[in-house]
Amino acid sequence: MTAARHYLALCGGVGGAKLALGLSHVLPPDQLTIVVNNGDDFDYLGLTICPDLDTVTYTLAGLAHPQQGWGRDEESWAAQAVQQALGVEPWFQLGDKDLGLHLARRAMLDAGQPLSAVTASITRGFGIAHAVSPMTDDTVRTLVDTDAGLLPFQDYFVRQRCAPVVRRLCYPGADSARPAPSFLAALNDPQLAGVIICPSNPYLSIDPVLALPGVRPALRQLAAPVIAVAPIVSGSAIKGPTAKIMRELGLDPSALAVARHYGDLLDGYIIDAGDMSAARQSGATLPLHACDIIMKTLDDKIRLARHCLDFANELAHRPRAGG
Ligand code: FO1
Repeated sequence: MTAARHYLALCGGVGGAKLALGLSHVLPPDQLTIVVNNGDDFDYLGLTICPDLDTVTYTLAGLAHPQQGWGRDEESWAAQAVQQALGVEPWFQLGDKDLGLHLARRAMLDAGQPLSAVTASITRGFGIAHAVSPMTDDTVRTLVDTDAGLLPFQDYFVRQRCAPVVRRLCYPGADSARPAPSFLAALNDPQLAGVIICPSNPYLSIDPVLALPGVRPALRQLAAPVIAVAPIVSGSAIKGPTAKIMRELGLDPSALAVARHYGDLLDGYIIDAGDMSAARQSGATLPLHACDIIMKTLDDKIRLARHCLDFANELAHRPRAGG
């Protein structure tokens, strides 16, 4: 009986949550750790909002709003209606059930629990058996430097609907933040068999995770393969502003440009079958695996998860480039 292998998934919002769901259907809880960006977090009306953690939580619990990508399905808006009746126009919408989660998180944080412990209680409370953790228990806040000034993430993303032109992204707090306990445990697990960078926005959702001290060196030194799934299919981001941000950063909004962005962290890259010929012509030396990476149904998510594990397994048995 081979020892149980462990996989680490790094993800952000909607796209990453879909693959995390697929992986949770293929791997038992003791073989998967899902680490989530919490650079999007912010304090709003006295609540600590953790959008990517909540998107992953609702997605794994089967409670996510099917089209919106954030918040819950079958939500009600009574609390918001009272706010509006009293003349307060909430720019960041919190449904009644979602509000309940935020109030519970507020109470647990105020009781002194670190965010990773709070997240474990919340995911367990929603019946999720897999380990979901923020990337850090410390405070990291993504800022977006734009032609409209240096904006907190949610101001850029929600209030201004990603309209400002992005010049630079920064992650204040990252350089002194420590990876969360289960993130470190997974990186140091001798049974670690692969790291999967999920198809979230590389700049908004994955870079804050990679910016934590020690994470990039740890990934480079891993015996286990590190693979990423392209968040872009032939030039247009599947969801969200990825392609727009890439253009504004002077990057070609292509799957290969994202691979170049991750650089020497990757041992392999999964791209849409439609992008394979362009990838071959570009002379990319990175091992590529082409399949349908669009995830609409649960079967799509499970299928892509299986492709990730098969590709990681194939790479693990291939001599690594550069020894
Ligand atoms: N995104 C929006 O575009 N408008 C909203 O009103 C909004 C509310 C919201 C509430 C809770 C939550 O967890 C996420 C929410 N989001 C909303 C998404 C949020 O902006 C995330 O940061 C994005 O999903 C990107 O990660």
